[in-house]
Amino acid sequence: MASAMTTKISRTVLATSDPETLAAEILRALKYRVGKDMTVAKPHDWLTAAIQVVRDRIIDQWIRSTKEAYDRREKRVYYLSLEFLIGRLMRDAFSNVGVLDDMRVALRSLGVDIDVIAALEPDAALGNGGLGRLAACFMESMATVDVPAHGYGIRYENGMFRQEISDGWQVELPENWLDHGNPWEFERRERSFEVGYGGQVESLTDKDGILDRHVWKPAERILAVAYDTPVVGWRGKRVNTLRLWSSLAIDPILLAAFNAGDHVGALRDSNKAEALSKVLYPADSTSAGQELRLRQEYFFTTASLQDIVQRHLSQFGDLLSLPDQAAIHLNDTHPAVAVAELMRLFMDVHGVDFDKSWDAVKRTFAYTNHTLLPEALESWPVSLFDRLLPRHMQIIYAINAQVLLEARSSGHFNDEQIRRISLIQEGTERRVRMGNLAFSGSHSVNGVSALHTELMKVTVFADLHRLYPGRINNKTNGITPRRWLFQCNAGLTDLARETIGDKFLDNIEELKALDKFADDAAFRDSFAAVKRANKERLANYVAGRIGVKVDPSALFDIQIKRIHEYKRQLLNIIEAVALYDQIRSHPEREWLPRVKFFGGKAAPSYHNAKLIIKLANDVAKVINRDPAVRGLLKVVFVPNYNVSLAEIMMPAADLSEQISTAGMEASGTGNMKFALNGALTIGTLDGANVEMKEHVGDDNIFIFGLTTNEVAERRNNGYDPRAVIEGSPELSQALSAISSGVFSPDDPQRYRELLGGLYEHDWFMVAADFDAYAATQRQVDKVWRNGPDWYAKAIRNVARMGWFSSDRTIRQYAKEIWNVVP
Ligand code: 26V
Repeated sequence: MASAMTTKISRTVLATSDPETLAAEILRALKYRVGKDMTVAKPHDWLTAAIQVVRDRIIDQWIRSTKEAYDRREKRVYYLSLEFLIGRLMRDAFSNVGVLDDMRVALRSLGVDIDVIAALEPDAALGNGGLGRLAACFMESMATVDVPAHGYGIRYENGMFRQEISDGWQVELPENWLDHGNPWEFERRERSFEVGYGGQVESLTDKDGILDRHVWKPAERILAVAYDTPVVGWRGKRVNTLRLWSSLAIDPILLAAFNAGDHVGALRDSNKAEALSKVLYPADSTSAGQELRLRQEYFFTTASLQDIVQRHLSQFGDLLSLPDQAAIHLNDTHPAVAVAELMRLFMDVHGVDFDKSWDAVKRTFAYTNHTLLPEALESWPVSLFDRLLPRHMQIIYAINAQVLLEARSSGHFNDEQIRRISLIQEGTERRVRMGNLAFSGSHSVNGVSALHTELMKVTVFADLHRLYPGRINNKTNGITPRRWLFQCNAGLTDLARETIGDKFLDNIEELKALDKFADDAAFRDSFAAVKRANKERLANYVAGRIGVKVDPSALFDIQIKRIHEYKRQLLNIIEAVALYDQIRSHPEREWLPRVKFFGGKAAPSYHNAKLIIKLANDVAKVINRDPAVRGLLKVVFVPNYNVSLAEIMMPAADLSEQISTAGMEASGTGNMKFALNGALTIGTLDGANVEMKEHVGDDNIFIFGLTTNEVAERRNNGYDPRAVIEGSPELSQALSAISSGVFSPDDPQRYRELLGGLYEHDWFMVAADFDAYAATQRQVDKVWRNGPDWYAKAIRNVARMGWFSSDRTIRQYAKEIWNVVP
């Protein structure tokens, strides 16, 4: 059924995409590009050949899109991001150009199973989590809604580490995603730019001795080389470019000669240059403040800006029209040095004065903030910044003088407030505040959910918001329905097509038409059958991967995301322990079988996060083996959570855990993926959960816990977690079980400190929210017991989630920030 239905999506772009033609082309590619014939071809060779065939067709559209943007003098969007969490590309590309099913048939005729070779494609994990995955969804949506756009980032040789679980502990292993080559990318040696570090700034004077220009003479120089990947939109209409920079020593041979005889020393330099694009920083909160990280940030920022300016000048001739032709977006503060770099290019390279440059820069940039966690807000020691980027440091001082002048002359700010507005944080060690730099150098500053945007206005950016009112705006995140529904959940997609027709394929908000089928018993049965098949797929995966058997008729309760204290995996695990306790002490009650799945990576240096992974595994071991539980509760930690695994887990969930401490999750996007695939959410009023509740309706979501304001009140008014714990028998029992070593008999003290924190301060309000959470879980049980009611709610979630498409988000950015007309 699936393939017969999806075939109709096909043949949008490609005149010659029948399976016979494709099969012939695959054989040609295998022979002339891979250099093999059928009899000796390995699965990897088939993968390469299949991709080449479709890639050729994408290239035609790519060249057309690029030329069209040029001929029509269209304004371009440049999305600067240190992370693009792309995942696999094959299914995405095949499905978007409409050849997925024909390729399946073509490959089958050659004796090849497309699903087998698809699984060989490496998962491109050039990102940590939410921010990186959002950038990938945005790239796909910009191509889909026809925004001419380039993504710019770093071509890390080693992306996010591969996580293995050994004796319950996280072990990090390198992920060499480029080992077998990458058929999607094109190296552009001719597109390379010099990147400088260190050295001196010289001041040039004119003939009258007046200071005329600054010239930065870097001590070190390396090359950034472009690698381009085409990004194809839905139905293959537009193909945009993702340009990733790789670092290269300028000339290793010359360098060696230069170091006359010191070959080892010279090679060290070239290794150092190439180290720049070697590895993604595997942390998504605490800024380690490492020099290499700042070097990476400047590396990809300057290469991208030089590229943008060169493209602009060659097409339009004059630099001052840049803001009319280019919208440059800063994905968080990671590329914020762009503000100083573009000023440098304007003033030092093109001789534009400060005022004109500053005006043009502000009209060009826009900035998105993705977190309010104080430890994740980037700042660099002035000493480091000055040593690495001396000219940029001068420019930042000049910008700061301008901003502080505006603040002072407004008369609205006292000294304390002026200090907070400053781009330089004073103290024993002076630091450059990248958020303030990005804010002051942009005409738009946005948050990623309504709540987060309001919090920005009253917390980190309160003073800058008063100085530049109207600059902060909201753009609630979204997800691409192509990857997160059509590809990962063919069963649900086909069911929806049979039921409401094809309109939703091009406008996901048309899923609304499913709403009335929530009351249709036959439809609910079909819906439940699709869910069941997706759960079986996950159960098989888990059995194969970690040897744990789970029952697909149990409630699948899933929390998958980075491991972080504010995301409160701990709350979920403690509730599992409490439930375990209840099942053992009340075997006579009617318990509903439930499987609690966890998945996620901890930053390698984040001690507590790693301990939480170990705890989940320790708890799983005891519960899963206890015969008294009779299989009513299972706990499963699925290793190496990544985009590909998300594609299996999202469609298989009945219950989605979105339980962060209110006010701390900027938006969340996993929450949207689950709901679009028919899971009900149990969550706090945090991030985009708030808006999801508005869209799906109060009756179709389980909300619990303190609100943002209540969290603040508690923290301010002497919150006493110990008293709360003592007042909750369920919680105290669960905590004492864990602290007394029930789950860690080999090391009973293992969790003492972790849980001690709950008694002492409990910053994340685990204790304060526990009872409400546990009670809401029992409410979940109650609804789950009534199958028709549960599925009706699940169907309403699917029907009402269309608004959370990244197509909607991108249209808002295009109209309200970038001023481009798709
Ligand atoms: C910060 C740092 C600090 C220095 C070390 C490396 C590093 C890498 C990333 C970050 C920022 C991470 C911020 C982030 O991922 N925020 C998430 O953004 C999602 C998309 O907007 C949003 O849905 C999540 O709620 C938010 O946590």
